[in-house]
Amino acid sequence: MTQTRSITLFYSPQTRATGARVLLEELKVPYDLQVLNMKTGEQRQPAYLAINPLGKVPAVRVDDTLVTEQGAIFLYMADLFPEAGLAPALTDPDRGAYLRWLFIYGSCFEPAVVDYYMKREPGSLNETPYASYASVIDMLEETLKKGPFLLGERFTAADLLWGIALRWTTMFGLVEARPAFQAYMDRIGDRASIQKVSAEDAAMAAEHEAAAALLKAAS
Ligand SMILES: N[C@@H](CCC(=O)N[C@@H](CS)C(=O)NCC(=O)O)C(=O)O
Repeated sequence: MTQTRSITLFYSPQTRATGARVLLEELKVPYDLQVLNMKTGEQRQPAYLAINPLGKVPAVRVDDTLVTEQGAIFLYMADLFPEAGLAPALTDPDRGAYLRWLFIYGSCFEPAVVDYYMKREPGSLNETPYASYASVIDMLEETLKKGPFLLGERFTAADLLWGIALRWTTMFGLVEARPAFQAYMDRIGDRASIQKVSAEDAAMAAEHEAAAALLKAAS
C-alpha cells in the first residue's frame, strides 16, 4: 500500500523553486503550494525565516521532514518516490554520476555562474571550489554532446535540475547557449511538467507584480 504523505512546497514563481515544482509534477505526487510574493518581501518575514533562515526558496516539507537547497530537495524527493524512476538506486552503477551532477550544480556551477555575473575575480584554479568558469561549462558541454542526457540514455531528476537551470542562465546571458545546451534545453523543455509550471509561473508572477505595485501606490 502506498503511504500518503503531506507535501508542501514553499514557492515563488520564476525562481529556483520552479525546478522543484517541476520535479513534484514529474513524480506525480499531490502537494500544496505555499506561495511567497518576493516582490513584497514575504520570504524575509519571520514566518518564512522559521522555515528557511536564509529566506530562500525552494523549501519542501514532507510530513515532519523539512528540506531546503535545490540539490538536497531533488535528491530526497526522487529517492522518496522511486516508482517514478528518476533516481538510480543506491547500488546502481549510475548512482555515482547521478550524485555527481546533483552536487556539481550547487557546489560548482552556481558559484561559478554567480562569480561570472558579479565579474568577481575567482582566483586561481586551486583556490576556487570549481576550478574555473570555463572548465565547469566545458565539462557540461562535453557531457551533453554525448547525451542525450547527463547520464547518457537515462533521464533522471538531475536533468530536470540542469535543464531548467540552463534555461534561466542562458536567458540572462550567464551561460552561452552553445548548440549542445540548446538541444538539451529543447529536449527537456518539451515535457508537459515544464510547460504547465511555466504557464502557471507567468500568471503568478504577473499577480505578484500587480500586488507589489498596489502596495507601493498605497504607501
Ligand atoms: N542555495 C539555494 C539558493 C536558492 C535561491 O537563491 N533562491 C532565490 C530565488 S531564485 C531566493 O529565494 N531569493 C530570495 C531572497 O534572497 O530574498 C538553493 O540552491 O536552493
